[in-house]
Order: sequence, then structure tokens, then C-alpha cells
Amino acid sequence: MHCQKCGEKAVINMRQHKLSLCKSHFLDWVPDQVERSIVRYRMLTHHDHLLLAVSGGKDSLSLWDILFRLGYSVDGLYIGLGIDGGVKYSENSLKYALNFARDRNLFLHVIDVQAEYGETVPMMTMRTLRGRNKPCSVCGLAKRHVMNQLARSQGYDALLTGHNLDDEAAILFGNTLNWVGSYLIHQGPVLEADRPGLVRKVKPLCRMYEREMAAYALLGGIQYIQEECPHAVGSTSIYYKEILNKLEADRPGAKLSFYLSFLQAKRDGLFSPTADERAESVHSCPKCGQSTSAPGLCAFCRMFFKDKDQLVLDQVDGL
Ligand code: Q46
Ligand code: ZN
Ligand code: ZN
Repeated sequence: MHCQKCGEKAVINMRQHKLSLCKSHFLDWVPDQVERSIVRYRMLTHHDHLLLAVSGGKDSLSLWDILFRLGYSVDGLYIGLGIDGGVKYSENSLKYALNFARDRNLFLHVIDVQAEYGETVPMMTMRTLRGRNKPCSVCGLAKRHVMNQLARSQGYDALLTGHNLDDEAAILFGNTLNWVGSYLIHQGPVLEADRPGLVRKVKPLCRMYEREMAAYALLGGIQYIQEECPHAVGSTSIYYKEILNKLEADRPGAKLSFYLSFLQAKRDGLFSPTADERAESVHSCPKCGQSTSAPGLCAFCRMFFKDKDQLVLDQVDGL
């Protein structure tokens, strides 16, 4: 197997693109592909001041590396969730994020949820869900809140996440299996800040396969936490990824085509908001200022600040 650009020994064969590349051409090909997505979906400009959510994993650290190489101005945000899971997950992932930033002289915000709000995500989950469920819904709510809050208060132009194609295809698969129209409307490479208090959200890796990102981190010498969050084990999204991987093995390119066809369908007007959804009133949370669909505290503030004894599960939106 030879590199199709220079004829040297190839290190990766990407059947979905009918392309084999050597290490050096692959390490240039990835940023080139990301830049194409940035231009194609009008994600960012070189004048934007960007905030990237960094977990210490391969996708977010590789994205930081790629954007740095492409000349974008990007600060990182690490959120300490207080997840141990017997493997010191949060403690170890923070070390990778800090080392990455220090080695490249990049700026990393670190926000510890317990220091900021008094409880770790597992503690919050125990209180609100009585330990009956995984912490992922509470975790997602907390992460979205913290990310948006910091991006807004510090005047960042966009908030970036390292979701790759496998993540996006799995989310899309779940949303179409259940035909969750409201989620399909809002899924895409860019989520515009169409409500007061919201920051624009962008996913520059949305067309990059997970395998490509793992290869980029490995070949590029990026040190990242190899373990998944212990709560990811057995999750529905991993199950959907496994199904899509089986499909991809038989039909290379199936995942990409599934996602890109969805984006095309959206451009053609499918999954547009209804008149009622467009007219939906927007309120500002009196505690944090972020937008909510109902008057009163937003879902996050209800969870963290309301009289904790009175909190019941069904008060939390979106779980
Ligand atoms: S970090 Fe949080 Fe994930 Fe862990 S608790 Fe679930 S949502 S799995 S991306
Ligand atoms: Zn080559
Ligand atoms: Zn709030």
C-alpha cells in the first residue's frame, strides 16, 4: 500500500475516500479537510476569538492542534466534572489538557463544577436522580451551561466542540430512529446564536471519521487520555456507533453519506421549524441570563440553585 501523493509507504488506507497516505501527507490532509469544512459551512473566520471545549481526549486536543496549525485564535475550556469511576477520570483528563496547553503556550480556562456550584456531577446526579440513572443527562446540562456561560461572559465569537462524524452520525441515527423533529432541526455543523444569551456553536470535525482523528492524534504525537469516561460504557450512543460501524464495514462511506444527505435534506427545507416553533417565546433566566423556553429559572439553575429539597426529577428539562 503506497501513498497516493508521493509513492512512499502508506500508513493509512481510507476506503471511504479511496485514499491511502503516508504519515506526512496524512498529517497535512487532516487540517486541509477541516479547513474545507470550515469554509463549506461558514463556520469561522480568522478574526474570530474562539473557545474550544477540551476534554483531554483525542478529538478535542487534535482539533486544538489543527486550528492552531491553521492559524486560528483559540482558547481552551476544561470543565472539571468530578468523575472518578475508579480510574480518576477527571483528574487524569485534566492533566492531559493542561500539558497540551502548556507545551504549546495556549490558554486554557479550567472550571471545576464543584468549586463553582458546590457539587460534582455524580453528587448532583445522586441528588436529582437518586442514583437510578447514569449521570450523562445531568452532565450534559452542566457542560452546556458552563460552556455557554463562559463563552458569553468572556465575549468569545463561537464555542467549538470536538464532535466527529461518528458522534454526529450516532446522534442523527438516534434522532431518526425516534423521529425527534425538534432535535433534527437543531442538529448541524453550526448552531447559530438565534436566542439572546446563546453563543454560536460550531463542530469543525463533523466530517472527520473517528478513526481518522485517532490516527491524527497517534501520528501527530498528541498525548491524550485513552480511557473513555467510565459512564460511557453501555451507552446508547456507543451502541449506535457499533451498528453504524458494521454498516460502514460493508459499505465504506455509508456514515459520511448518511450525515451529508441529512445536511442536504435540511438545505432543501426538510426539518425546518414550524411557524409555532419560530414564534416560540423566549425568556431570560433571572439567575444566569441564559435563554429558556419557559418563564422562570432555566433547567440548569433549577437543578443547582432551587431549594434542593423541593427538586423533583420532572422539573429538569431535557433529561
Ligand atoms: S462525560 Fe458526562 Fe460523557 Fe461521562 S458522564 Fe456521560 S456525558 S459519558 S461525553
Ligand atoms: Zn506521501
Ligand atoms: Zn439559569
